Amino acid sequence: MENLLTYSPVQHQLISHLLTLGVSAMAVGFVYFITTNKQSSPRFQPSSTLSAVVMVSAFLILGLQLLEWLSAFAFDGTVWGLGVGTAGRFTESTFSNGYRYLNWSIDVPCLLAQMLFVIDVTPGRFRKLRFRFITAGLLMIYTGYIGQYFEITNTGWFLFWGAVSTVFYVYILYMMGNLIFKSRENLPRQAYKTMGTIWWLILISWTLYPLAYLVPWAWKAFPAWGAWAAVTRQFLYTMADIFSKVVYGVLLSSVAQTRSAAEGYEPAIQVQIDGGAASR
Ligand code: RET
Repeated sequence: MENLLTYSPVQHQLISHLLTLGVSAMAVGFVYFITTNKQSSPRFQPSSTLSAVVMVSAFLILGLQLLEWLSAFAFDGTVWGLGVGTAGRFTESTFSNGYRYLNWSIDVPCLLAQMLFVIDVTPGRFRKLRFRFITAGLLMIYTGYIGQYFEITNTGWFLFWGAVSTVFYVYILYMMGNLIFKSRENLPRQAYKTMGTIWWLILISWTLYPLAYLVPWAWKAFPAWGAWAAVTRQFLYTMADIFSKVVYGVLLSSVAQTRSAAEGYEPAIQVQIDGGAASR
């Protein structure tokens, strides 16, 4: 869709800025997860590590999206467009949101698996849930990935693959809801509450992705929306990215830290012991 539109300077810049915000948020998140990892006891630490992995992969993909956005369109003095204006002028590439789906195939399994490190599950259940989360997550993404190729050319297939993807999405939400609400009973009060917040955060922020998927469809129904459709879509993606990756990771870290403290883990003491051992 993006390649068919022309953008006013403001619309073009808003999208650059949104992508930059996303890139910066991932960089900030990375520093946070690396520096606070040791504040939770070792059994919770894989959660922060996975957040750091998500930050690196999202940082790279969003950085590429930004560079691609900047090189795909040319300015003719009035609008930005693909090879716009003067005859014979070509831009260096086109713009595609498809890269995001490939990034999700790394991030979604990580985000889902992360939860399993912070909540108590038996080893058997851990393996079973991990398998189901990863399989359903990948199927959700790849069916959506196929669908997005039809966003302009064939609304029927576009909606069909979107619907198939939604079946997997609903299954993931069901498993996640079950996991959170059944396993949080024994958590300390503060962590119990945070798990509730995490549920709403997932429900809302993840649902922004299918809404972004539907933007081209809505744009075809209301062409007067014009390039604001593309701005809206990047806005939805950026909000979804910041909340589903960074804020989610921070909340899980907070649960991990509360639980660690409740179990008597003290990061400062660990540092002293390590320091002592290292100096001998
Ligand atoms: C698609 C296709 C249309 C239907 C649905 C989708 C769901 C996407 C989701 C993506 C979540 C991504 C996350 C990424 C974080 O890094 C594939 C857009 C339901 C839920 C959490």
